[in-house]
Amino acid sequence: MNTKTKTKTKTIGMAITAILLSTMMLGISSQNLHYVIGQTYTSGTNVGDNYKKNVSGTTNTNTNTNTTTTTTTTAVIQINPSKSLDREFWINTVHLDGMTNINAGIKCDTCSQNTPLHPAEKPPISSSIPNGGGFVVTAPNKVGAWDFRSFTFSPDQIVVNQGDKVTLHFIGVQGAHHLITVDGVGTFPLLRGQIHTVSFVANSPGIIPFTCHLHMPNMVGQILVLPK
Ligand SMILES: [Cu+2]
Repeated sequence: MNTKTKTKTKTIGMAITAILLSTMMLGISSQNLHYVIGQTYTSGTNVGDNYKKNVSGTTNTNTNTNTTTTTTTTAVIQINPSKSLDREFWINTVHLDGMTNINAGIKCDTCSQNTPLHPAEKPPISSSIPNGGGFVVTAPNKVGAWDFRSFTFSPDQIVVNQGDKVTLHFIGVQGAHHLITVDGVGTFPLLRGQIHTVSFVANSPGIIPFTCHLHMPNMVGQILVLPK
């Protein structure tokens, strides 16, 4: 293969690579768009009246192979803040865990913490972790594995409009026990596997905090009520 041929082959290879990358990126963009649509689409007689939805889709059925594909092309959703809506949210209890080891690459099959093949990482000597149960740091175990935990709600920020009827479902996913207060609404315990629901009308603009008394100061959230 002479130099000219090599250059030509290289150029064709780069072009094919560029086409493949573009195709992959388009595929990812398309997946993200579908995900957003899935997250924002709301059905129901009350909500459907207030959300403007413009989704065009086509369904192609191939009788030879008995397969059906649906393609969603566009989606525009507008919220009218002058109308009161029924708003519903699912709020999970979550703890984020950072597991690591003061020794690199040690495996322990019988340890509750086990992070092999991780770079060596020592616990901070003078860490100022607030009291309240929201943060937990465990001492290194027999192979040096240690853990830092932070409790939170997911989601922890919610935005509604004044006049909306708000329904919150609190879901006990992580953490054995929580004691939660939604300001002005009520206080209730929540165990793992339980769902506790509260409903109220957001009459006044401002912030309604919700907190877990057992995991302060970081297991907190806010409902932001926008004025009409
Ligand atoms: Cu909690």
